[in-house]
Amino acid sequence: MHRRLFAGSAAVAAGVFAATLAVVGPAAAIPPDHDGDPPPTNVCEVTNSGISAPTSRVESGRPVTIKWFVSFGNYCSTAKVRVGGQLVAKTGTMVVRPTGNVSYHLTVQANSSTISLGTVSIQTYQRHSDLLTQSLGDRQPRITTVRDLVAGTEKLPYNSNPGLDFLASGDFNGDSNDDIAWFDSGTGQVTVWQMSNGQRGQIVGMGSVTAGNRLQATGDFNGNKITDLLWRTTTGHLRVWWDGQPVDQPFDDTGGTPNLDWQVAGSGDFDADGYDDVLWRYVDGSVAIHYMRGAQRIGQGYPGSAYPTEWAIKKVADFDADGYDDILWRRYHDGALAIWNHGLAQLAAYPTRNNVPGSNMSLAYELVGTADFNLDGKADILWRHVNGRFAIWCMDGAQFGRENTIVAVESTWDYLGILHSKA
Ligand SMILES: [Ca+2]
Ligand SMILES: [Ca+2]
Ligand SMILES: [Ca+2]
Ligand SMILES: [Ca+2]
Repeated sequence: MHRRLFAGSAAVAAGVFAATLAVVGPAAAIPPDHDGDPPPTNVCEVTNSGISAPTSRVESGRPVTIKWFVSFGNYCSTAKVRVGGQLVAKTGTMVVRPTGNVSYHLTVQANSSTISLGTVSIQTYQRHSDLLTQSLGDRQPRITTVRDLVAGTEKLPYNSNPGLDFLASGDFNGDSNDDIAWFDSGTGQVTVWQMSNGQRGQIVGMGSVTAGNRLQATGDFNGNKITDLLWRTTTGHLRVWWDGQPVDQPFDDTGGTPNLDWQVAGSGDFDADGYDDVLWRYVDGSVAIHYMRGAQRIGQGYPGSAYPTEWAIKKVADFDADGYDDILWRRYHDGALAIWNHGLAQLAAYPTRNNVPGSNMSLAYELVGTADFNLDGKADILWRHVNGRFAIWCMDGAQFGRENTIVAVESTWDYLGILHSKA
């Protein structure tokens, strides 16, 4: 019997956020991201005189808005438009979030005739993931792009010391470019650099952190593809800033007293419903998952345990691209890895270097991140050697694929994180 995270009753409110699916993304033109990945085209208009942007191109999972306006005069005042099998009014809007290439054929149905308007094709792509570092000397941040598992160009988003501590990276304004959040330990203020084409764009003050609150994780808990910040108060309660905005909403508080022996170990979508969930670990090594929808816990599970003095939870990522996030563990004394598929101990696998049993990455390498560096949809592992060198393990689920040493970033540069790390 596991100890509960919260004493007292745990009423589960299901489905409260079920009706928030139709979130429209940015309709304005979007600039290229920090490494020159092209901007998406995510709005297309269909009229009986033609289609604007018949081929849209967006990052996988991002919204595309299809608008149509069809006029044939009095001849067919009762006409309907058929979009991808659905019969709808002559004027309308549809927002889709494709995760693969898809097309929608539009026709007009009037009286007994059917007239083709054309086909809207949507191509999806994935962002390249790049490294964010900061000089230990003058504190300048730097972006190192990674292409084909090799380090490419380096960009200085701002030619100066930000004078702030790195807090997190993520997309805080929904333009699908990852931004950088900084923390002022003196004032508690969070400031976001909105990034565009590798440069610092707008600087946005996000608000002030209540004294003592600590950032636990970033994630997308309300499923709108904009990064949320998850905090914990000194008394153990969780708070969330939606999309980086300091609403400070109580998060999964069920009225009991939080147990400080449970600690947040990460976040990820362990049930593939599009909403990130919260991963917990107890002092005895037990693991718990709170399945979230918005701020509401819609379920919970105790997927297993691992000796806390032997195994550390390192990252949460989707290694086999099945839509369910997986837990990546590393054993302290020999560097062995374990992956819990779907976050479940009974689905554990044990990847080894070159798939040679018992072969581990040297303990001189720290496991610092996960991202899909080779764009196969599957998360890969980023390592950093004590001398500053980075290496990547391309993973095929729990199988080792290949290892690349990508760049000898000087050890005088501090690793901050990955831009566009979500696989
Ligand atoms: Ca969000
Ligand atoms: Ca989920
Ligand atoms: Ca998975
Ligand atoms: Ca990959």
